[in-house]
Amino acid sequence: MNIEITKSLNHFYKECKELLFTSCKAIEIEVDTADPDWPLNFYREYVSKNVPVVIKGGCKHFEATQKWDSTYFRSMLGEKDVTVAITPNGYADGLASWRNPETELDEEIFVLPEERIMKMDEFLNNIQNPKENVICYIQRQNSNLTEDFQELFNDIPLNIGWASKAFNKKPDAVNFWMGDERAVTSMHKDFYENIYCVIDGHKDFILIPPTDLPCINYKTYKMGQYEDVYQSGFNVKLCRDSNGIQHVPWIANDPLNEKCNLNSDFQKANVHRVRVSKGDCLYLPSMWFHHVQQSHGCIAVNYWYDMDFDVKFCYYKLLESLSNVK
Ligand SMILES: O=C(O)CCC(=O)C(=O)O
Repeated sequence: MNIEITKSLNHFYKECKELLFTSCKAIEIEVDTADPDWPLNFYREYVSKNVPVVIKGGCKHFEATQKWDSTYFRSMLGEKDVTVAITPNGYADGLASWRNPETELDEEIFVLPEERIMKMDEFLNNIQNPKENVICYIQRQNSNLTEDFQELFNDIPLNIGWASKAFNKKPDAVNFWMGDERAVTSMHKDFYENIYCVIDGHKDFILIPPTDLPCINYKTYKMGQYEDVYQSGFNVKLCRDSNGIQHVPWIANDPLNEKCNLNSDFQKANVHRVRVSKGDCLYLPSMWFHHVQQSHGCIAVNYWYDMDFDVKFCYYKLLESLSNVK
């Protein structure tokens, strides 16, 4: 451990806390997003400062908020094949305990969900009659709304006008999310500006600013994937490539599990908790760490705009290298 670097990081933490995080509640605002001044104000107040904000009622005018539910989806999409992430514990792309057959010891590894193609009707049956140890989530992040759900295009814009104006680009991806209340998206960050719109139900976000990176404990884990969750019990298969077992750096902290954060700097992180309800939009700035839970059957659409790889990104990378020296 380098004492000078630790001292500087502590000073950085203190300064950020004083200047940026006097309140740990994400800001909620009510604005007229059709106001021609809004894109510039949004950019000035939130994007350039890299600050999250909930825009109350920001998507309540989307027809989807009036139409989308299981009955509508059964009539529009019932026979359609959809890709569903399935896990036995709700953690798709998260850490789980795995028995290493060679050492016969339990290890924590990073596990991908089983991805199963099923009819939308079958997915909705799983949501309406949830089974123990079978947790379904439509959560593909390959712009699945534009790629897989053309039937819904009349109900929802394919870009958010004011956001496209502020960012001066169209979204790289528009993702559709629907799932079980037991599904959890574990803490991670994205190099995207995210406009997250809740169409039905609510989402609970736990947000941590990128300046708290030194409080976050990354470790490198073996990577596996669930198999046969849907049929009977399940397996975890290790993912391999030409170099052998694949590994991935992932966040070891879990805000829902106090035990794994004990004696760690994670307890110092500036945690913002925010509920995004039906008809609201969250601006989730690039590089913010986020952990997400939802109400049962919650439906959401999010728009990923590529971030500007500007000086903020360079400072983030510097902080990353300094935290690794520590
Ligand atoms: O809604 C979720 O479960 C996760 C959302 C997320 O991670 C994202 O939009 O980047």
